[in-house]
This record gives sequence, structure tokens and C-alpha cells, in this order.
Amino acid sequence: MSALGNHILVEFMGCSPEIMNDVSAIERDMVGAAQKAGATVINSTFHHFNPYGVSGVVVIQESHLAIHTWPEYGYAAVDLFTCGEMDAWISFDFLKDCFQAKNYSALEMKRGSVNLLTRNDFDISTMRQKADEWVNPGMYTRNVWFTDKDENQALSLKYTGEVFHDVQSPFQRVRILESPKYGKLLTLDDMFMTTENDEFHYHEMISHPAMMAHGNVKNVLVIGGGDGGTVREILKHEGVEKVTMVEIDGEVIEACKKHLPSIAAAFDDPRLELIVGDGIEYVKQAAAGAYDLLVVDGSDPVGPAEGLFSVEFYQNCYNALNENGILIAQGESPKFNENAFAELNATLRGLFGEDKAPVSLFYVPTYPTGMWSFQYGIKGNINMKSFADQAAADAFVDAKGLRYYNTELHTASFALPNFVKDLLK
Ligand code: SPD
Repeated sequence: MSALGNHILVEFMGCSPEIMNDVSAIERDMVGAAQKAGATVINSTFHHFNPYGVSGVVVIQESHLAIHTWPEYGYAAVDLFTCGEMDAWISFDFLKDCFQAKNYSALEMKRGSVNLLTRNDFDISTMRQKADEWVNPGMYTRNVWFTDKDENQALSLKYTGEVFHDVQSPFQRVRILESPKYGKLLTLDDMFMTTENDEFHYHEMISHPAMMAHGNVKNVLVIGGGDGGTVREILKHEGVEKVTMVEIDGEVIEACKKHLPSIAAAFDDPRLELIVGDGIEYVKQAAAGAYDLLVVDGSDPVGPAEGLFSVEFYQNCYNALNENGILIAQGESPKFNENAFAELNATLRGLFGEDKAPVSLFYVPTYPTGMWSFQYGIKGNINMKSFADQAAADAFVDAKGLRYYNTELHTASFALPNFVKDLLK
């Protein structure tokens, strides 16, 4: 029986749940399955669902490949619809291996049996002409999104589908992806950490306000900050004599050195001592009064960074600072994780004093809600809104070509909206 198309309805069972929930791997494998069978890929669009599951379609010149996954059952429902000479069983075999399917079944149907259809008499030459007028982009486009979310809100960035690095370290899943808008980006588990094109917002604001308010920082401890952006900014200050950086996950450092060299730009500075180890333990053992500045550049309070939000950790930070020392910590968002934001401030107020725990706000387009904070603990009498030497700070901004920080913004970043003040009460 002659037919227009061939449709294979596939059940893949006993698949790897991790793969079934991995939108980037599934997109890569579905496109790979099409290409392996010699298809011409026109477009792919894939979506990851909350809390889990992936759906997607690869449109090919020869029809389409589609998938819906249920990671909790290790199950994928796959459609392989082809026409012409393409052998969809090649795609089937390829996907079976990619998904590590233990069981599978397939139902093959012919679509459009020619002896059941009646050909009409439309003018095929006009149709051809119309088709020629349509401008094909000439390459296949991908529509793949990475989403950083909690149960109520999300921020999604389109990425190109390229995965430069994807390693499960002992602590977290470390990935480097590429976004058309923000360049290469680092994700840890399912959260955005930094991107090539907006990293300066975060790294300039975690470093320069404290440096400029203090004016004489020589000895710095950085906990976390594995991408290297924070130490890069701190080491721009010539008065800094020593920076010790303690990052728990060596995989983050290696991934960023390889794929994000503009961020991981200062790891060779002789003033930097880089330790791959547990920052929480390091601070516990640190000599009392050792540091002028202690920077906590951690990720969100889940996984390896959870301990970076504890009272005990900040008590040890307090002890490690000298009498004029400043603590600065990644403070979460008052619009995304309000509890972590408010609790951290309560911890810092409890340790440093009610009026010694200022909060600054800044804007990061690639963090959920865009509004993010740094939180301070001031041991001496430094006023975070002002400068040891404002003219020197202005000159530094010009000389280093800073793109986010300036002295007006420094002061303004400590002005808080009323709803944020209320959260901190
Ligand atoms: N949700 C993102 C929280 C910020 C984590 N730190 C970013 C590291 C940049 N050096």
C-alpha cells in the first residue's frame, strides 16, 4: 500500500529519570535522532515543565519528531512522523540508547494511504510560486529555554542549545550554556549564577562599595565566588595586599577558567591564594581579627550554600574581621526569596548591631525578579553610604572603566523602598 507518510508511535519505558527531566539533553538527542536518520532539521522547540517533564518538537523537512516525558515514570511518549525516504527506525534506535530505555514498544502506521485519497485539481504551479516567495531563514532555529524558578515565579532565558560544560560535581550540577542575549552563562543546579553580559552588575556591586567606604583594605577573605568575578574586581584595587578565596567546588573554577575567561580573569594574580575547600570550616578556623574585608559570594540557600546563611557561620565571620572590618554577603532578593533575605538581615543585625547591618539593592536582569541585594555587617564606625575619599573613588571608576558602579549609585543603592524596609523590621 502506498502512503504519504510513515508514523511510528513509540513508548520508551524504564528510561533514566534524570535524562527525562533534562530539557537540554532531550533537545540535543531529538535533533541528533533526526540528523542521524538523514533528516533536514528546520526548527526545534522544547519546554521544561514545573516541577518536571519535558515536551518538544523537532520540525524536519520530512515532517516531525515529537516527545513528551514523565520523569517520575521514566517514560517518554515519542512520535516519529516521516515522509519520503527517511528511515525513522534509525531515529528510534538512536533515542532508545540516548534515553537508556529498558523497555520499549512501537506501533507503525502508514499515514495518507494513497488509494483512499482523491487527488484534487489545484494548480500546482501557483503553489510552487507561492512557496518560493516565502523566505526560509535558511538554517534551523532552536527554541530552548533555561528557567530559574521557585514554586511561584520564574525567570527564563533562551539559550542556543549549545552545552559547553555539564558536569555533576560532588556538590551540584555545573553547566555552562550560551544565551543569544547574555552570552555564555554559568548555572549551578537549576539556578543562574552569572552571565558574560551582565556579570558586571553583580561583581562591581559586591566589591567596590565596601572597598570605597573603607578606603584601606589590605587583607581580604572571599568565601565562594568560584567564577572569579569577585576577586577580579577586588584585585583591581592596588592597595590590596592579599586575597584568600575559598571555593568548595573546584569544578566551578575549572569550568569558568575554560569557558568564561573574561570573568575568571584574575586567578593568576600573585596576591591571590586560591583554596578549594569548605569556606564554612575555613572561617571557623580563621585567626580572630585577621581580615579587613570578608566577602560571602555564595549561591542560594539550598545545597552547598545552605550553611552560608547560618548564625554560626556569621558569628565566625564576625570574629575573623578586625575592629574596622566589613562583611558583605550575597543577600538574596526581597521579591523572590523574601524569607532568606529578611532572616539574613536579622542574623547580621543580631551579631553586628541594629544600625550596623545595611542592605544595598542592585539590578541583575538574569536573576528572578531582577531585584537583588547585598547585606553588610559593619564592625567599626564606617558609614557604608559614604566614601573614604570620593575623588579617589571617581578616579578609580574612570581609570578602570567600570560599567555599573559609580559614586552616585553607591550611595543610592542603600536607599530602600518602603516595602523592603518593612520586610527588614
Ligand atoms: N540566584 C543567584 C544568587 C547569586 C549567587 N552568586 C553568584 C555568583 C557570582 N559570582
